[in-house]
Amino acid sequence: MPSIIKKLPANIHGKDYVIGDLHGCLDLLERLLQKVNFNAQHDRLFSVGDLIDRGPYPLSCLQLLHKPWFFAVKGNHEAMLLDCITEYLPTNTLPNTTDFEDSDFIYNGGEWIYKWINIENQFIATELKDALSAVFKLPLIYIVGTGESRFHVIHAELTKPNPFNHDEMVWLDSDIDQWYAENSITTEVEQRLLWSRSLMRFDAAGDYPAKVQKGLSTTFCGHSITKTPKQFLSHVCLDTGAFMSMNGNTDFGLSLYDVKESQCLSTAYHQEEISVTNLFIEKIN
Ligand SMILES: [Mn+2]
Repeated sequence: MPSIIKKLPANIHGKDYVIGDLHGCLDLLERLLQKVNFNAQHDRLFSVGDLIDRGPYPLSCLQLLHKPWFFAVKGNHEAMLLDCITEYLPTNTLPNTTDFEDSDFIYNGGEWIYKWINIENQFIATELKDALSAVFKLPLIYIVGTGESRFHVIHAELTKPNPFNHDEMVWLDSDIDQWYAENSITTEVEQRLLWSRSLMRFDAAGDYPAKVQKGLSTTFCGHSITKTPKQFLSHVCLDTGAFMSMNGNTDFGLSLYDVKESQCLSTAYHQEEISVTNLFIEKIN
């Protein structure tokens, strides 16, 4: 049983970065890492999940999971992939063709996988097999550091069901610590960690919750595409729609957050330059 929540100490030797939903856009990531002179010996790169589907290099993005400096949580796209090949993992048997073609995974951009498997022949390429074993082990939450330097990485949101008001809308560090101790969360929390948009949809509603929630450390997330990163109740959403810039819409792009410098770097397809903006994250103690 893989860990649902993983914990890492603060990085005292190098810098920590967080990347938004990659969705196969490895070339954009490489551009950003080059810009920050990413040091594979000392720096760490955290991913909010959704490595696959939509963009040009889905398998290469999954293969980042083999790098010692790369730490990703499971996104809803990885969850859909696992759902459709669950049978494969314990038995080495791929699902039947019809089930596979009708799966949520294939409907949501998973066609790339046909390059690496052949269901009729029960063939699965070694590269994909190796990547899948890493996907299977992905946690839902990373807790990094302690005290003031603590932050979390998740895919979607730490929201509660039926919140009474903004203040009661999110889970707190104390809840996460308890889940960690028990290595257990409810199915409802898991679904919200992977799929929830109840917090990020305030963009449209206008009734904005505060940026920071007392008792919840900064929680980097993705999942809901936004042109610039959004901050609600300690959540910082970094999904700026990397793959959406493939058709030339440079309002969207891939965003990388430099935790130490409080800076966000973004780049897009059809756009050579990299924008650097200050993104200061408030904290309440
Ligand atoms: Mn996504």
